[in-house]
Amino acid sequence: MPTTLKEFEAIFPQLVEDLSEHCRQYGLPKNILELYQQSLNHNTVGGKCNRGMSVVDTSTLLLSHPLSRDEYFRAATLGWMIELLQAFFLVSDDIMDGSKTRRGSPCWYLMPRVGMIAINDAFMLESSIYILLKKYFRQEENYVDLLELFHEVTFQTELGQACDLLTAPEDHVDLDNFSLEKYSFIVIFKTAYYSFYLPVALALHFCGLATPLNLRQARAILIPMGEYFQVQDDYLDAYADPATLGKIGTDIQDNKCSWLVNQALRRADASQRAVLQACYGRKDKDAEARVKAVFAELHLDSVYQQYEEQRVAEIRGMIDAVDESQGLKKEVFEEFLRKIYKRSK
Ligand code: GPP
Ligand code: MG
Ligand code: MG
Ligand code: MG
Repeated sequence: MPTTLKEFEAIFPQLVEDLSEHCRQYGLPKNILELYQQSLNHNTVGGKCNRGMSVVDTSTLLLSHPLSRDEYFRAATLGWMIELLQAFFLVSDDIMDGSKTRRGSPCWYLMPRVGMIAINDAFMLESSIYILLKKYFRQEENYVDLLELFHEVTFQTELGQACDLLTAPEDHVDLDNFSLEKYSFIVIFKTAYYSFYLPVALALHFCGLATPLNLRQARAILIPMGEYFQVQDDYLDAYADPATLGKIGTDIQDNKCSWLVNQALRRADASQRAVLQACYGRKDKDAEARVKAVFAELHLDSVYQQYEEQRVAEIRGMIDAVDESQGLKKEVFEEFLRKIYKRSK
């Protein structure tokens, strides 16, 4: 049985208490501690927690037995560390993207009395990972492996974010700058490593199954799956109802090298390309609507549906070929795919 959001969320208050205790040793003033707790709760809780819960579910599948209370707590703590990493990324990303809402609320930097203090709050969310990792995993043989994994995946994500931002300059729209090759690099680095590879790599370490073969196989399947997930994110940015999605899309106005614009450029005739050149990347609702009209003329919704079916068939093929001899299981990947296939938010 997969874990539920309720069970997973029930672990978090203890972690907030651990982090608070860590601050109390420094005599941190009470009002500052309360603001840190608010940031932890607002930014880390309230999402789908798919990444974090996957550590628990993957560990349960790999160990082939229901987790004891202690095992559940420890696997969930690793899961919450991914959620903290994600919180650190999203608080920062929303500032960089100039986004307005996240998970149905105003972005953290737009909350009353937060503003650019959000940047420091983001740093503190990241540091919280390492306080918890030390508290609960310092004595483990693979502590350094876990530490290095978090550091490396963070750097990979930052490389992806750098590429995402540098391919989308605010003041210079040049559609020749976009390509599907660049797109692929951006999304593998900004999304796939931390969202897909990291949960399974953590679970493999947790279960004592992090052999080079298992890690390699996990990466070979989860990176393409993460790429597919970000294509969905880009599609939903323009096509989903913001009320369902919990955020308002900004990719067109932000001049993003998104999957949709790359598909549009492959198919546009000269006049459609001229509309894209004139209207893409402008901070203007009417220009955005004209870009969306070109996307509609090019039937990008059905292009997306075809892509989805083809990609999922390929990923299923890779899952079928997994070598289970060192304790890895196909089910781990099937479960990931089941959670995201045809998602609408
Ligand atoms: C999501 O891209 C990318 C991240 C969350 C990585 C951010 C990395 C940093 C180092 C800050 P996105 O902008 O498409 O996400 P969303 O659509 O949720 O804003
Ligand atoms: Mg964003
Ligand atoms: Mg972004
Ligand atoms: Mg997006």
